[in-house]
Amino acid sequence: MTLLRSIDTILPAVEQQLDAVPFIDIHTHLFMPSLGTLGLWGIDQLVTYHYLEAELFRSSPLKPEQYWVLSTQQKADAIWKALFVENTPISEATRGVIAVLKAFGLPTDSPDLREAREFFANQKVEPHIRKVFELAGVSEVVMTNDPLDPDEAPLWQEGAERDPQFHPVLRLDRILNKWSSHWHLVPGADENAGSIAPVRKFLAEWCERMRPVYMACSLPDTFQYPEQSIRSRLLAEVVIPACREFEIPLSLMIGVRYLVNPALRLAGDAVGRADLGALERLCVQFPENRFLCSVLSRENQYELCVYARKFSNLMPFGCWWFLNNPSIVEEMTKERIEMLGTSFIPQHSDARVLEQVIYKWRNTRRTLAPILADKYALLAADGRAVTAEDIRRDVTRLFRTNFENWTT
Ligand code: FIX
Ligand code: ZN
Repeated sequence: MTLLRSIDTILPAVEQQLDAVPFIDIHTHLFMPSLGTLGLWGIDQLVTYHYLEAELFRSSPLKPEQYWVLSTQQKADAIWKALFVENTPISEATRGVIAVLKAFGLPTDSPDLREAREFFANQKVEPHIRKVFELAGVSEVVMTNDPLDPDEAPLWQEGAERDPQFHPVLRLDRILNKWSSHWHLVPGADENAGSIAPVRKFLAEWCERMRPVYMACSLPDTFQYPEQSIRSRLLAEVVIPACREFEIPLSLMIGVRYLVNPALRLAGDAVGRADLGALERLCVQFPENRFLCSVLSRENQYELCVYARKFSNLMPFGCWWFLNNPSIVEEMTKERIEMLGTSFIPQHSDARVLEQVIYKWRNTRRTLAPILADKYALLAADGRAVTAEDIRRDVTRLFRTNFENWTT
């Protein structure tokens, strides 16, 4: 075993191990092939990603109401023109599209999307999925599955074929955040959730049907626990007990200010600093439950790290959404390594379009390599050299076994 002491030998070793270890992408909005057109892929979906829609309205006279009446292709053409032709695609999200085009050997400076459209139109979805996962260096992705989604739920009830590279998750936003407009979809439930048995039965049936690797919910920046609310009661009396019964974690994604600009639709959400005391009280009250947690506000990251040092049933994960930018990923990851060693999950892609995993994971590997290498170089300077095997074990833990152990 070669002992690595200097950054010159450590950095290439880290880059090599990051490339060699296939990652598990623990949170995406991708769908297994049997869920059909729910799964988005191809150039028009890549270019009309809500991150780019938000950027479009800053660089084009087009108003949202004019944009929403366009076809998907017309929307993509408008975005390509405004962000990739009339301006330099220098933002994180625009650069992502460029990286995907390059990955498939397609031109990155065309005046239009004709050639890219032709290329993607010739792809067969199943082999394309495998190719994309290979290019991204991921072995499996975790989906976001909504049992109350009118398009998705029937597909599961009809017995959608499973895929070993796609793990399901029971996403509960409609139940926990929008009970008043969705309770009638839970058989036997009532408007005030007075009787919780029907909700428990509903969750148990979906766990049997879907065998999710975890349950999940995004929560507003105003999230409080406990509080006098249906959400708080359903969490304590239905969701968290069900997670214990089915021995799966609950993932809490905290800090969204929903639709601060409704005109932008999916691109209309923002961020707010949350009171993580709610998370503290959940970890204290339910020590038998495992929690995954990602917080959206930059200001909440330090607190989350400290809470993870206090509660071994809490697993911080990902640099979520607006945080998924190299400058912030760097800051968060350094802080997490300094306070948690390798006992956290550094990233997830949150991909909504299949090919996004290619650039999101390439960016993550590119950002993390020097951070990890610096930490190993510091360790060597402090008196202990590392080996490629050490690095391999740590990368495997960060991007595979922390999640596997947390969900089994
Ligand atoms: O709640 C979530 O899972 C968020 O990731 C999404 O709602 C969000 O729209 C998104 O795509 C973030 O990257
Ligand atoms: Zn998401």
